[in-house]
Amino acid sequence: MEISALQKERAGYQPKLPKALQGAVKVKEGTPTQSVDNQEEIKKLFPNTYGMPLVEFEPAETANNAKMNVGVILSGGQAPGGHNVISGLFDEIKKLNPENRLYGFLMGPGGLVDHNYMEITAEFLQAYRNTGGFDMIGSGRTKLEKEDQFEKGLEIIRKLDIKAIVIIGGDDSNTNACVLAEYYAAKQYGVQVIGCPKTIDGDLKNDQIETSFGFDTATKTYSELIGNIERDCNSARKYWHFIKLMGRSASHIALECALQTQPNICLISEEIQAKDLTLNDIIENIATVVAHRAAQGNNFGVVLIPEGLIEFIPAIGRLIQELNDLLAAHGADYMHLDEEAQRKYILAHLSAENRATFETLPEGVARQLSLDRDPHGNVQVSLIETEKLISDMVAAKLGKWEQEGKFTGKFAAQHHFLGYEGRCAAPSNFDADYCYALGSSAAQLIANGKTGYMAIVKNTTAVADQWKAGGVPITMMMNMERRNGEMKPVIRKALVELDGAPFKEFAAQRDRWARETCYIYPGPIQYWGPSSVCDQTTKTLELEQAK
Ligand code: FBP
Repeated sequence: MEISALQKERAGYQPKLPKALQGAVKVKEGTPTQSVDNQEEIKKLFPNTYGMPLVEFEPAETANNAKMNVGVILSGGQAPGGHNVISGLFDEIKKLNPENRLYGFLMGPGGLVDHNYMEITAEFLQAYRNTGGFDMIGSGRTKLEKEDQFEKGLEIIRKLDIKAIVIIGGDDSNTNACVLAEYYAAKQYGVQVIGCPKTIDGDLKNDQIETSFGFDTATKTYSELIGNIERDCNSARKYWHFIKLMGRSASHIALECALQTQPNICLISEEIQAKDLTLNDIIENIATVVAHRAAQGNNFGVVLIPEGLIEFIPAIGRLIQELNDLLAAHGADYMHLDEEAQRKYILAHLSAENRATFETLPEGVARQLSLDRDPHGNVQVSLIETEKLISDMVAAKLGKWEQEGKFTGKFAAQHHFLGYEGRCAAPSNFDADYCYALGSSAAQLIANGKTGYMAIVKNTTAVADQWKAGGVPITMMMNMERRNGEMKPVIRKALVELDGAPFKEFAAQRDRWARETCYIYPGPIQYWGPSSVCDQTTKTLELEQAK
């Protein structure tokens, strides 16, 4: 494989580890845990993996030389640092016993079911250390949920003499990891399953998980690009830039990028929902800022839009709920229809209120909402061009105000969608270290006989030496939610909290950012240099952990 000069230098970077993982390790167990909600139902569904204690690693005198082969799976969207989780896992299991082997299942959870795998050797791994991407073994979104998939997986697990599977994924993939752990435990197959918190979206976090990996690098990468756009915008002074940011339902990415770059406007979906704003309210608010800046001669600006926005506008959210149920129940009759017939079908089956909302949406957006969900039942929000929808509606509103003599400025828009640009960026030092430590923790959870746990690393705003590593029972993070028309046990998604420190900081500053031009240009991620530049965490983490 040919590699860049940066990659060559980065390959030599030795990720930092928490003290507890630097030598031999022992386990300290806490008290039994409970799920965040619906305790009785979750306990009933997970009798073998419910209520287990939190686990923390501590330095030990003697090493456990556990003999174990391990399988690893990358699941869902790419996130910077995935290769380092695998490096940390590999190094730790080899440290435990050089005969231990690591197998990578290819292209996501489907690799386990279809028996597509490779052995990860030291030589093969070397080219992937501290690199972005999931290309080492590939990723996929196959949902592991059925008994026949679990049994098919078991055949290859037995053949390769695998003791445990590590699933590196987001909330949905870790929910499935827990279901698999429970199934293998119930059957007494002796196969352990460990999860690992991945997603650029930042929505897999709670009291135990300070951040999901990839969020740090992705938001720094987007912030660099937003800063570059802001500088262009402030130089040419002739465009309004509408920038949609990936992140699925939650607005963590948009909020973090706003804190890093201080744009004129940043929409936060969770606030829009809480205030029960309509699409028209949102457009009026943006147009008001545009008109105000124009009155001061500033016909330019930057607007950040979270990709999940559309789902959080209450009327559209209700429509999506009904469409989800409708597609889950009638998918088979519906899917073979042509586009026009599908629209008619939907209109014929929706309730009067939701039909009215559906009819008012631009056709492209209505169409996206009517398309197939991803395997976990999510609307594929990254496909909806919200940035264009919003800027077109703002232009129309300003046109109307112009006719009424209320707007005399100029409005020209540029559109951007920042998503795939950041998911495979070379991991920041934070993500490189954090992921490596997560991989090491996963190995230690396995060596210590744990299943149904997610590897965790805490105290991450301190220097890496002082980070705390361990595991959290996945059932502890679960509650019951409606998915594809049915109530299911799932890990509770973390949305932006309006009384949380990051949002409050943003809310205190945003009026000034709208009126004045307060852009910050963060520049690219740095790997070498002063620690204040190279090892800084996200603003979100800094503000949340300061409490
Ligand atoms: P995960 O939840 O799997 O980490 O997905 C992250 C994400 O990048 C979302 O932000 C985005 O909506 C989605 O993946 C896009 O999916 P795809 O990669 O299938 O286009």
